[in-house]
Amino acid sequence: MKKTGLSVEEMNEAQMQSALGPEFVWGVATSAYQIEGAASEDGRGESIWDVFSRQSGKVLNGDSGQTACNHYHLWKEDLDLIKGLGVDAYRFSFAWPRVQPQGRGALNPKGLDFYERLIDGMLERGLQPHGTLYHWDLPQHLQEEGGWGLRTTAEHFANYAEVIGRKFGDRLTSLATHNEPWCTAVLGNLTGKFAPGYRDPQLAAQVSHHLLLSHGLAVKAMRAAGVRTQFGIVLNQSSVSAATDSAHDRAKAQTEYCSFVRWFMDPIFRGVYPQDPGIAHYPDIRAGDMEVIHTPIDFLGINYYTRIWASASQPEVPPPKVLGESDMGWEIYPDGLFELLKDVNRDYKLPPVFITENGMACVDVLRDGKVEDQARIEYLRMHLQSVANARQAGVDIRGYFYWSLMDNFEWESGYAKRFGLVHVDYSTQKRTLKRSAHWYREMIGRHKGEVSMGHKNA
Ligand code: IFM
Repeated sequence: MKKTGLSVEEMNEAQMQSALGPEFVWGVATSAYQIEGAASEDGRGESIWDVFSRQSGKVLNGDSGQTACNHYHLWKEDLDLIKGLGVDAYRFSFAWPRVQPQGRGALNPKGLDFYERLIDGMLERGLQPHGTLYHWDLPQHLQEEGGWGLRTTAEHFANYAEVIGRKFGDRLTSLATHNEPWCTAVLGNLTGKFAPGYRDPQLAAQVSHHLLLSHGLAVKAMRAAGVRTQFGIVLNQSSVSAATDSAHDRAKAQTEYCSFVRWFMDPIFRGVYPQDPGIAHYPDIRAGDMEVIHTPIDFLGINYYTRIWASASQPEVPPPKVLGESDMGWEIYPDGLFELLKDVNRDYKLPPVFITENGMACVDVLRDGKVEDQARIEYLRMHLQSVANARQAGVDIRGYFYWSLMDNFEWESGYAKRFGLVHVDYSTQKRTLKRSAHWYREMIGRHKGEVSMGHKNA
């Protein structure tokens, strides 16, 4: 064979790159509560996560987002870091309580100024800003009134969306209403693992409806106000595998798919909730709600980490975990991303899709100024291959955002789980690029034709 100068690995990558196409958008993602810190500064109101984190036993080691990665103060350095990765885009979220401390009424000028600086800082560096309005940090004041269990919270959310849309819409490449509403509804109100920590199945169903309603109301309000950006929503999704071919396992798999994927997709893209004998709780719906939720959107964000394994037997049949698991204990199953994308593309009339999150928590060790996170590189490589395969199968996927730019506050796991391409030493706030960050940068460089094979700075 003629020597091309490329290794087999690089040739495989070249095929993948070509399937992704020249316009493919590369990015990294974060969220406000997980990185900003400065929780009591410059007029920010309290969020449900501030309160939840203070409750004993809710977050590992009693951690909270009080300081997090101190991004509120280090945002310039962080934007330089992002730029240095060679990505096109940065996905971040607005903290509602920083913008509107009580969730309604008075705005906080200093909070708005922060996002002004941040967005302009992205634009100055040639980074596309992709915003999210809600990544789980509900103003505590609204929670005390009833939170997402109340319909009025959806109306307050639409007002807040309009504020952000009017002020920043023209500078944002895209604006998602919610990040992973399933987590807010189920982890926050059914299992109690997340703030506000309730365990009430009927409330969880109602919360999911109000989240969806607030999504539709917000998009409508922003469009009516003439806000010009790409509107969408970000859903966490998984492929679902039945543990065996038994009728019980297949029925369980169907219920899981209905409550995880279709519960949000059907209302948004078909205007109805899915019916399944395994789903016991449906929300109270008012006339016109489903039409609002069914408002057309410009893009769909999909977050994928692992598959759902459905076993109805006791004890359950465990998933095979052929490729191992992440430090979260989540099975590494890249084929699931391909399967999921093919399925949703077959079942719905989708707008352009972005993979808005995908990533791996590893036990990262900083040694001699380096983190050798080969497992994360493999995870990334395999999942990007699935994205490329899905594109070849006809799914209109426009971009990929790695979760996360840097290690950060991983909710109930506190700072114990590290998802970042960039290592954060929380005692000094020093950022160190992991091996995966170098790999990502070089792979993106090759995609853009700016071939750089060596490991600069590594
Ligand atoms: O850290 C979270 C993020 O906030 C939402 N999606 C999943 C990530 C990893 O658990």
